[in-house]
Amino acid sequence: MHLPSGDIRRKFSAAMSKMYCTEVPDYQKVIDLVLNVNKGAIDQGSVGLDIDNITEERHGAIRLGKASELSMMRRLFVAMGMHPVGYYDLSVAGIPVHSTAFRPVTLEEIDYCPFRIFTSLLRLDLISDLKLRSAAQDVLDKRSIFSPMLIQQLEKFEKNKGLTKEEAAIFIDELVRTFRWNNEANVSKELYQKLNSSHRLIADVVSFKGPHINHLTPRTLDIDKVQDQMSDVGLNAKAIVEGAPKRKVPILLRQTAFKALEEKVSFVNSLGIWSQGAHTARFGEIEQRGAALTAKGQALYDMLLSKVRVIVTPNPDGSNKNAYKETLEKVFENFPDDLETLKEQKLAYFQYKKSPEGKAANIELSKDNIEENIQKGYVTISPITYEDFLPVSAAGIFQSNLGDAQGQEFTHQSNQKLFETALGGKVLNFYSLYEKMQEASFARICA
Ligand code: OOG
Ligand code: NI
Repeated sequence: MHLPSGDIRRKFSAAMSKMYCTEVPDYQKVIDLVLNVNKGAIDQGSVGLDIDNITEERHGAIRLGKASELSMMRRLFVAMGMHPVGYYDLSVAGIPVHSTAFRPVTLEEIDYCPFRIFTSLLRLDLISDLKLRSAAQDVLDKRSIFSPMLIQQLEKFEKNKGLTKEEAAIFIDELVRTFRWNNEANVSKELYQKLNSSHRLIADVVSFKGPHINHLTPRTLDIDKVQDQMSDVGLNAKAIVEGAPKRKVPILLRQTAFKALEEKVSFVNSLGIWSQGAHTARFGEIEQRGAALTAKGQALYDMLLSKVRVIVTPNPDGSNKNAYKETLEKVFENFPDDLETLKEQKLAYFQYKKSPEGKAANIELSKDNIEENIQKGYVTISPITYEDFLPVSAAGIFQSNLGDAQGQEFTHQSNQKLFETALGGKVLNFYSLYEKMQEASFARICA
Protein backbone atom coordinates (compact mmCIF):
# COMPACT_ATOMS: atom_id res chain seq x y z
CA MET A 1 0.00 0.00 0.00
CA HIS A 2 1.35 3.37 -1.02
CA LEU A 3 0.75 6.57 0.87
CA PRO A 4 -0.95 9.12 -1.45
CA SER A 5 1.42 11.91 -2.46
CA GLY A 6 -0.98 14.46 -0.92
CA ASP A 7 -0.47 12.81 2.46
CA ILE A 8 3.28 12.92 2.08
CA ARG A 9 3.02 16.62 1.25
CA ARG A 10 0.81 17.26 4.23
CA LYS A 11 3.13 15.49 6.64
CA PHE A 12 6.12 17.21 5.10
CA SER A 13 4.48 20.62 5.54
CA ALA A 14 3.72 19.90 9.20
CA ALA A 15 7.25 18.62 9.83
CA MET A 16 8.79 21.69 8.22
CA SER A 17 6.65 23.92 10.39
CA LYS A 18 7.67 22.08 13.51
CA MET A 19 11.34 22.31 12.65
CA TYR A 20 11.13 26.01 11.79
CA CYS A 21 9.38 26.83 15.07
CA THR A 22 12.30 25.28 16.92
CA GLU A 23 14.93 26.91 14.75
CA VAL A 24 13.33 30.36 14.60
CA PRO A 25 11.26 30.75 17.77
CA ASP A 26 9.72 33.99 16.52
CA TYR A 27 7.99 31.93 13.84
CA GLN A 28 5.83 30.36 16.56
CA LYS A 29 4.69 33.89 17.42
CA VAL A 30 3.65 34.36 13.81
CA ILE A 31 1.63 31.15 13.85
CA ASP A 32 -0.10 32.09 17.11
CA LEU A 33 -0.88 35.59 15.92
CA VAL A 34 -2.28 34.39 12.60
CA LEU A 35 -4.37 31.72 14.31
CA ASN A 36 -5.84 34.35 16.57
CA VAL A 37 -6.62 36.80 13.78
CA ASN A 38 -8.11 34.05 11.64
CA LYS A 39 -10.35 32.92 14.48
CA GLY A 40 -11.62 36.47 14.82
CA ALA A 41 -12.26 36.74 11.09
CA ILE A 42 -14.13 33.44 11.00
CA ASP A 43 -16.24 34.43 14.02
CA GLN A 44 -17.16 37.55 12.11
CA GLY A 45 -18.72 35.52 9.38
CA SER A 46 -16.31 34.01 6.88
CA VAL A 47 -18.49 30.93 6.78
CA GLY A 48 -17.50 27.60 5.35
CA LEU A 49 -13.86 28.00 6.27
CA ASP A 50 -11.99 25.59 8.42
CA ILE A 51 -9.70 27.45 10.80
CA ASP A 52 -6.96 24.81 10.89
CA ASN A 53 -6.93 24.42 7.18
CA ILE A 54 -6.65 28.16 6.61
CA THR A 55 -3.90 28.77 9.11
CA GLU A 56 -2.01 25.64 8.16
CA GLU A 57 -1.74 26.72 4.60
CA ARG A 58 1.74 27.98 4.08
CA HIS A 59 4.61 28.25 1.72
CA GLY A 60 8.33 28.12 2.21
CA ALA A 61 11.36 29.20 0.23
CA ILE A 62 14.72 27.63 -0.50
CA ARG A 63 17.71 28.69 -2.59
CA LEU A 64 19.85 26.20 -4.46
CA GLY A 65 23.38 26.53 -5.75
CA LYS A 66 23.67 24.33 -8.83
CA ALA A 67 21.74 22.64 -11.60
CA SER A 68 22.06 19.13 -10.20
CA GLU A 69 20.49 20.29 -6.92
CA LEU A 70 17.55 21.77 -8.79
CA SER A 71 16.89 18.71 -10.93
CA MET A 72 17.10 16.43 -7.90
CA MET A 73 14.71 18.74 -6.07
CA ARG A 74 12.25 18.43 -8.95
CA ARG A 75 12.30 14.64 -8.65
CA LEU A 76 11.87 14.81 -4.87
CA PHE A 77 8.91 17.18 -5.07
CA VAL A 78 7.11 14.89 -7.52
CA ALA A 79 6.84 12.33 -4.72
CA MET A 80 4.73 14.89 -2.86
CA GLY A 81 2.61 15.86 -5.85
CA MET A 82 4.41 19.18 -6.26
CA HIS A 83 5.25 20.39 -9.75
CA PRO A 84 7.21 23.40 -10.99
CA VAL A 85 4.82 26.22 -11.85
CA GLY A 86 5.89 29.58 -13.26
CA TYR A 87 9.24 31.15 -14.02
CA TYR A 88 10.41 34.14 -12.00
CA ASP A 89 13.38 36.11 -13.16
CA LEU A 90 14.61 37.91 -10.09
CA SER A 91 17.60 39.40 -11.90
CA VAL A 92 15.25 42.16 -13.05
CA ALA A 93 15.19 43.26 -9.43
CA GLY A 94 18.95 43.00 -9.06
CA ILE A 95 18.84 39.59 -7.40
CA PRO A 96 21.13 36.96 -8.92
CA VAL A 97 18.65 34.06 -8.99
CA HIS A 98 15.81 32.69 -11.06
CA SER A 99 13.04 30.63 -9.61
CA THR A 100 9.94 28.50 -9.84
CA ALA A 101 7.32 27.38 -7.32
CA PHE A 102 6.78 23.68 -6.66
CA ARG A 103 3.13 23.16 -5.84
CA PRO A 104 0.09 20.91 -6.28
CA VAL A 105 -1.75 21.73 -9.48
CA THR A 106 -5.29 20.36 -9.26
CA LEU A 107 -8.12 21.91 -7.27
CA GLU A 108 -8.53 18.71 -5.22
CA GLU A 109 -4.84 18.50 -4.35
CA ILE A 110 -4.68 22.21 -3.53
CA ASP A 111 -7.72 21.84 -1.27
CA TYR A 112 -6.17 18.88 0.44
CA CYS A 113 -2.87 20.61 1.15
CA PRO A 114 -1.74 23.68 -0.77
CA PHE A 115 1.82 23.68 0.56
CA ARG A 116 4.29 25.07 -1.95
CA ILE A 117 7.97 25.90 -2.02
CA PHE A 118 9.42 28.84 -3.87
CA THR A 119 12.69 27.48 -5.21
CA SER A 120 15.50 29.64 -6.50
CA LEU A 121 18.63 28.73 -8.38
CA LEU A 122 21.68 30.90 -7.95
CA ARG A 123 23.13 32.44 -11.10
CA LEU A 124 26.86 32.49 -10.66
CA ASP A 125 27.17 33.87 -14.18
CA LEU A 126 25.97 37.17 -12.74
CA ILE A 127 29.04 37.52 -10.49
CA SER A 128 31.29 39.83 -12.47
CA ASP A 129 34.45 39.14 -10.43
CA LEU A 130 35.72 36.03 -12.24
CA LYS A 131 38.04 34.95 -9.46
CA LEU A 132 35.23 35.10 -6.94
CA ARG A 133 32.90 33.31 -9.35
CA SER A 134 35.24 30.37 -9.69
CA ALA A 135 35.87 30.22 -5.92
CA ALA A 136 32.10 30.03 -5.39
CA GLN A 137 31.78 27.43 -8.14
CA ASP A 138 34.46 25.34 -6.45
CA VAL A 139 32.67 25.32 -3.12
CA LEU A 140 29.35 24.40 -4.72
CA ASP A 141 30.90 21.69 -6.90
CA LYS A 142 32.17 19.97 -3.79
CA ARG A 143 29.01 20.01 -1.73
CA SER A 144 26.35 17.36 -1.75
CA ILE A 145 23.14 18.30 0.00
CA PHE A 146 21.08 15.11 -0.24
CA SER A 147 21.64 12.16 2.07
CA PRO A 148 22.12 8.68 0.54
CA MET A 149 19.09 7.57 2.58
CA LEU A 150 16.93 10.21 0.93
CA ILE A 151 18.07 9.26 -2.55
CA GLN A 152 17.37 5.62 -1.75
CA GLN A 153 13.75 6.45 -0.89
CA LEU A 154 13.43 8.56 -4.02
CA GLU A 155 14.66 5.70 -6.16
CA LYS A 156 12.11 3.44 -4.51
CA PHE A 157 9.41 5.96 -5.27
CA GLU A 158 10.42 6.18 -8.91
CA LYS A 159 10.69 2.41 -9.31
CA ASN A 160 7.50 1.43 -7.48
CA LYS A 161 5.51 4.58 -8.34
CA GLY A 162 4.90 5.30 -4.68
CA LEU A 163 6.15 4.99 -1.12
CA THR A 164 4.85 2.89 1.71
CA LYS A 165 4.01 4.62 4.97
CA GLU A 166 7.34 3.56 6.44
CA GLU A 167 9.33 4.65 3.41
CA ALA A 168 7.47 7.95 3.32
CA ALA A 169 8.33 8.59 6.97
CA ILE A 170 12.04 8.19 6.21
CA PHE A 171 11.66 10.27 3.06
CA ILE A 172 10.05 13.14 4.97
CA ASP A 173 12.54 12.96 7.79
CA GLU A 174 15.52 13.06 5.46
CA LEU A 175 14.05 15.76 3.26
CA VAL A 176 13.26 18.01 6.22
CA ARG A 177 16.84 17.52 7.42
CA THR A 178 18.05 18.74 4.03
CA PHE A 179 16.45 22.10 4.82
CA ARG A 180 17.63 22.49 8.39
CA TRP A 181 19.86 25.27 9.59
CA ASN A 182 23.52 24.46 10.06
CA ASN A 183 25.58 27.09 11.82
CA GLU A 184 28.88 25.66 10.64
CA ALA A 185 29.69 27.36 7.37
CA ASN A 186 31.27 25.67 4.39
CA VAL A 187 33.72 28.50 3.76
CA SER A 188 36.23 30.77 5.44
CA LYS A 189 35.12 34.03 6.93
CA GLU A 190 37.14 35.84 4.31
CA LEU A 191 35.36 34.15 1.41
CA TYR A 192 32.00 34.65 3.12
CA GLN A 193 32.67 38.36 3.33
CA LYS A 194 33.67 38.58 -0.31
CA LEU A 195 30.58 36.67 -1.38
CA ASN A 196 28.47 38.81 0.87
CA SER A 197 29.72 42.04 -0.59
CA SER A 198 29.04 40.72 -4.09
CA HIS A 199 25.45 39.97 -3.01
CA ARG A 200 24.08 38.76 0.30
CA LEU A 201 22.13 36.07 -1.45
CA ILE A 202 25.24 34.61 -3.02
CA ALA A 203 26.77 34.30 0.44
CA ASP A 204 23.55 32.75 1.73
CA VAL A 205 23.65 30.00 -0.88
CA VAL A 206 27.35 29.31 -1.28
CA SER A 207 28.56 29.50 2.32
CA PHE A 208 26.44 26.74 3.81
CA LYS A 209 26.30 22.98 3.71
CA GLY A 210 22.69 22.88 2.69
CA PRO A 211 19.75 24.92 1.42
CA HIS A 212 18.27 25.98 4.76
CA ILE A 213 14.62 26.94 4.56
CA ASN A 214 14.69 30.73 4.69
CA HIS A 215 11.08 31.37 5.65
CA LEU A 216 7.66 29.81 6.06
CA THR A 217 4.38 31.62 5.56
CA PRO A 218 0.98 30.88 7.05
CA ARG A 219 -2.14 32.28 5.40
CA THR A 220 -4.28 34.88 7.11
CA LEU A 221 -7.76 36.17 6.39
CA ASP A 222 -6.89 39.69 7.56
CA ILE A 223 -3.37 40.82 6.88
CA ASP A 224 -3.95 44.39 8.01
CA LYS A 225 -4.85 43.19 11.46
CA VAL A 226 -1.78 40.95 11.53
CA GLN A 227 0.42 43.86 10.46
CA ASP A 228 -1.06 46.06 13.20
CA GLN A 229 -0.50 43.44 15.88
CA MET A 230 2.98 42.24 14.98
CA SER A 231 4.83 44.70 17.17
CA ASP A 232 2.46 43.90 20.08
CA VAL A 233 3.81 40.36 20.13
CA GLY A 234 7.40 41.53 19.80
CA LEU A 235 7.95 41.01 16.09
CA ASN A 236 9.95 43.49 14.04
CA ALA A 237 7.52 43.92 11.12
CA LYS A 238 8.50 45.34 7.81
CA ALA A 239 7.21 48.80 7.06
CA ILE A 240 4.46 48.03 4.58
CA VAL A 241 2.22 45.27 3.33
CA GLU A 242 3.29 44.24 -0.18
CA GLY A 243 0.75 43.85 -2.94
CA ALA A 244 -2.62 45.44 -3.64
CA PRO A 245 -4.41 47.54 -1.01
CA LYS A 246 -7.27 46.20 1.11
CA ARG A 247 -10.25 45.56 -1.17
CA LYS A 248 -13.73 44.03 -1.15
CA VAL A 249 -12.48 41.40 -3.58
CA PRO A 250 -8.87 40.60 -2.64
CA ILE A 251 -6.57 39.99 -5.58
CA LEU A 252 -3.36 38.02 -5.94
CA LEU A 253 -1.28 38.18 -2.84
CA ARG A 254 -0.63 40.55 0.02
CA GLN A 255 2.34 39.84 2.23
CA THR A 256 4.17 41.10 5.24
CA ALA A 257 7.08 39.68 7.22
CA PHE A 258 9.23 40.08 10.25
CA LYS A 259 12.75 41.01 9.39
CA ALA A 260 15.47 38.43 9.15
CA LEU A 261 17.33 37.54 12.31
CA GLU A 262 21.04 37.68 12.81
CA GLU A 263 22.31 34.19 13.56
CA LYS A 264 25.69 33.07 14.85
CA VAL A 265 27.86 31.19 12.38
CA SER A 266 31.23 29.49 12.64
CA PHE A 267 33.57 29.78 9.67
CA VAL A 268 36.52 27.54 8.96
CA ASN A 269 39.69 28.44 7.07
CA SER A 270 41.98 26.19 5.01
CA LEU A 271 44.04 25.39 8.13
CA GLY A 272 40.95 24.11 9.87
CA ILE A 273 40.83 27.03 12.27
CA TRP A 274 37.34 28.17 13.26
CA SER A 275 36.20 31.75 13.74
CA GLN A 276 32.89 33.29 14.75
CA GLY A 277 30.61 35.51 12.72
CA ALA A 278 26.97 36.10 11.94
CA HIS A 279 24.58 35.71 9.04
CA THR A 280 21.19 37.25 8.36
CA ALA A 281 18.78 35.31 6.22
CA ARG A 282 15.90 33.67 7.97
CA PHE A 283 12.56 35.31 8.64
CA GLY A 284 8.85 34.68 8.94
CA GLU A 285 6.17 35.87 6.60
CA ILE A 286 2.38 36.12 6.49
CA GLU A 287 0.19 36.25 3.44
CA GLN A 288 -3.39 36.85 2.43
CA ARG A 289 -4.44 35.30 -0.85
CA GLY A 290 -7.01 36.65 -3.27
CA ALA A 291 -8.27 36.05 -6.79
CA ALA A 292 -6.03 34.70 -9.50
CA LEU A 293 -5.76 37.32 -12.24
CA THR A 294 -5.75 36.71 -15.98
CA ALA A 295 -2.80 38.02 -17.98
CA LYS A 296 -4.93 41.10 -18.65
CA GLY A 297 -5.63 41.56 -14.94
CA GLN A 298 -1.98 41.03 -14.12
CA ALA A 299 -0.97 43.67 -16.65
CA LEU A 300 -3.38 46.15 -15.08
CA TYR A 301 -2.05 45.28 -11.63
CA ASP A 302 1.57 45.73 -12.75
CA MET A 303 0.76 49.02 -14.42
CA LEU A 304 -0.99 50.40 -11.34
CA LEU A 305 1.70 49.21 -8.97
CA SER A 306 4.47 50.83 -10.97
CA LYS A 307 2.41 54.01 -11.09
CA VAL A 308 2.30 53.93 -7.31
CA ARG A 309 6.04 53.40 -7.05
CA VAL A 310 6.73 56.34 -9.33
CA ILE A 311 4.72 58.57 -6.99
CA VAL A 312 6.08 57.07 -3.79
CA THR A 313 8.60 54.34 -3.20
CA PRO A 314 8.26 52.98 0.31
CA ASN A 315 11.26 53.71 2.53
CA PRO A 316 12.46 50.62 4.39
CA ASP A 317 12.37 52.55 7.68
CA GLY A 318 8.63 53.15 7.31
CA SER A 319 8.97 56.94 7.31
CA ASN A 320 6.59 57.36 4.35
CA LYS A 321 4.34 54.37 4.92
CA ASN A 322 1.16 56.43 5.25
CA ALA A 323 1.83 58.29 2.03
CA TYR A 324 2.50 54.96 0.33
CA LYS A 325 -0.71 53.43 1.64
CA GLU A 326 -2.81 56.41 0.57
CA THR A 327 -1.28 56.45 -2.90
CA LEU A 328 -1.74 52.70 -3.25
CA GLU A 329 -5.42 52.98 -2.34
CA LYS A 330 -5.96 55.94 -4.62
CA VAL A 331 -4.25 54.43 -7.67
CA PHE A 332 -5.94 51.05 -7.22
CA GLU A 333 -9.36 52.67 -7.42
CA ASN A 334 -8.79 51.98 -11.09
CA PHE A 335 -8.87 48.24 -10.51
CA PRO A 336 -12.53 47.09 -10.52
CA ASP A 337 -13.58 45.77 -7.12
CA ASP A 338 -16.71 43.74 -7.72
CA LEU A 339 -17.14 40.22 -9.05
CA GLU A 340 -19.36 41.24 -11.96
CA THR A 341 -16.94 43.73 -13.46
CA LEU A 342 -13.91 41.57 -12.82
CA LYS A 343 -15.62 38.80 -14.75
CA GLU A 344 -17.05 40.99 -17.47
CA GLN A 345 -13.66 42.58 -18.16
CA LYS A 346 -11.93 39.18 -17.91
CA LEU A 347 -9.54 40.39 -15.22
CA ALA A 348 -9.81 37.38 -12.91
CA TYR A 349 -10.56 33.65 -13.02
CA PHE A 350 -13.77 32.26 -11.57
CA GLN A 351 -15.31 29.07 -10.44
CA TYR A 352 -18.94 28.49 -11.44
CA LYS A 353 -21.36 26.71 -9.15
CA LYS A 354 -25.07 26.02 -9.21
CA SER A 355 -26.86 27.58 -6.26
CA PRO A 356 -29.46 25.51 -4.36
CA GLU A 357 -32.16 27.44 -6.26
CA GLY A 358 -30.37 26.68 -9.50
CA LYS A 359 -30.32 23.00 -8.67
CA ALA A 360 -34.03 23.08 -7.80
CA ALA A 361 -34.91 24.92 -11.01
CA ASN A 362 -33.26 22.15 -13.01
CA ILE A 363 -32.25 24.33 -15.93
CA GLU A 364 -29.93 23.23 -18.69
CA LEU A 365 -27.02 25.59 -18.59
CA SER A 366 -24.94 26.63 -21.56
CA LYS A 367 -22.60 29.41 -22.67
CA ASP A 368 -25.61 31.25 -24.07
CA ASN A 369 -27.74 31.37 -20.95
CA ILE A 370 -25.05 31.51 -18.26
CA GLU A 371 -25.23 35.28 -17.83
CA GLU A 372 -28.97 35.40 -17.25
CA ASN A 373 -28.73 32.51 -14.82
CA ILE A 374 -26.05 34.33 -12.86
CA GLN A 375 -28.42 37.32 -12.77
CA LYS A 376 -31.24 35.10 -11.53
CA GLY A 377 -29.02 33.71 -8.80
CA TYR A 378 -29.11 30.18 -10.21
CA VAL A 379 -25.39 30.20 -10.78
CA THR A 380 -22.88 31.72 -8.39
CA ILE A 381 -19.36 32.75 -9.24
CA SER A 382 -16.47 32.85 -6.85
CA PRO A 383 -12.88 33.86 -7.60
CA ILE A 384 -10.29 31.13 -7.99
CA THR A 385 -7.58 31.65 -5.37
CA TYR A 386 -4.17 32.69 -6.62
CA GLU A 387 -1.70 29.93 -5.79
CA ASP A 388 1.46 31.53 -7.12
CA PHE A 389 3.87 34.33 -6.30
CA LEU A 390 4.42 37.91 -7.28
CA PRO A 391 7.73 38.62 -8.94
CA VAL A 392 7.58 42.19 -7.66
CA SER A 393 6.59 41.11 -4.20
CA ALA A 394 9.19 38.38 -4.12
CA ALA A 395 11.76 40.98 -4.96
CA GLY A 396 10.43 43.22 -2.21
CA ILE A 397 10.70 40.40 0.27
CA PHE A 398 14.21 39.54 -0.81
CA GLN A 399 15.30 43.16 -0.53
CA SER A 400 13.76 44.04 2.77
CA ASN A 401 14.99 40.94 4.47
CA LEU A 402 18.48 40.93 3.17
CA GLY A 403 19.29 44.45 4.18
CA ASP A 404 18.26 47.55 2.41
CA ALA A 405 21.39 48.74 0.69
CA GLN A 406 22.21 46.60 -2.28
CA GLY A 407 25.32 47.70 -4.09
CA GLN A 408 25.55 45.84 -7.33
CA GLU A 409 23.22 46.09 -10.30
CA PHE A 410 22.82 42.91 -12.29
CA THR A 411 21.97 43.09 -15.92
CA HIS A 412 18.63 41.75 -16.88
CA GLN A 413 18.98 38.46 -18.70
CA SER A 414 15.81 36.49 -18.68
CA ASN A 415 16.77 32.90 -19.11
CA GLN A 416 13.90 30.54 -18.75
CA LYS A 417 15.49 28.05 -21.16
CA LEU A 418 18.64 27.85 -19.07
CA PHE A 419 16.52 27.36 -15.96
CA GLU A 420 14.53 24.55 -17.56
CA THR A 421 17.70 22.83 -18.69
CA ALA A 422 18.95 22.90 -15.09
CA LEU A 423 15.56 21.75 -13.85
CA GLY A 424 15.44 18.87 -16.30
CA GLY A 425 11.90 19.72 -17.37
CA LYS A 426 9.56 22.51 -18.31
CA VAL A 427 7.78 24.78 -15.86
CA LEU A 428 3.99 24.86 -16.13
CA ASN A 429 2.19 28.03 -17.07
CA PHE A 430 -0.10 29.19 -14.29
CA TYR A 431 -2.50 31.06 -16.55
CA SER A 432 -3.33 27.85 -18.34
CA LEU A 433 -3.79 26.04 -15.03
CA TYR A 434 -6.31 28.65 -13.82
CA GLU A 435 -8.00 28.71 -17.21
CA LYS A 436 -8.45 24.95 -17.03
CA MET A 437 -9.90 25.16 -13.51
CA GLN A 438 -12.37 27.77 -14.69
CA GLU A 439 -13.38 25.72 -17.72
CA ALA A 440 -13.72 22.56 -15.65
CA SER A 441 -16.07 24.25 -13.20
CA PHE A 442 -18.12 25.58 -16.11
CA ALA A 443 -18.24 22.18 -17.78
CA ARG A 444 -19.36 20.59 -14.50
CA ILE A 445 -22.47 22.75 -14.17
CA CYS A 446 -23.34 22.37 -17.83
CA ALA A 447 -23.06 18.59 -17.76
C1 OOG B 1 12.01 33.74 -1.82
C2 OOG B 1 11.16 34.96 -1.88
C3 OOG B 1 9.85 34.68 -2.57
C4 OOG B 1 7.50 35.17 -1.65
O1 OOG B 1 6.68 34.96 -0.77
O2 OOG B 1 7.34 36.04 -2.53
C5 OOG B 1 8.74 34.35 -1.65
C6 OOG B 1 13.31 33.89 -1.07
O3 OOG B 1 13.52 34.84 -0.29
O4 OOG B 1 14.14 32.98 -1.25
O5 OOG B 1 8.79 33.45 -0.88
NI1 NI C 1 7.48 33.97 0.80
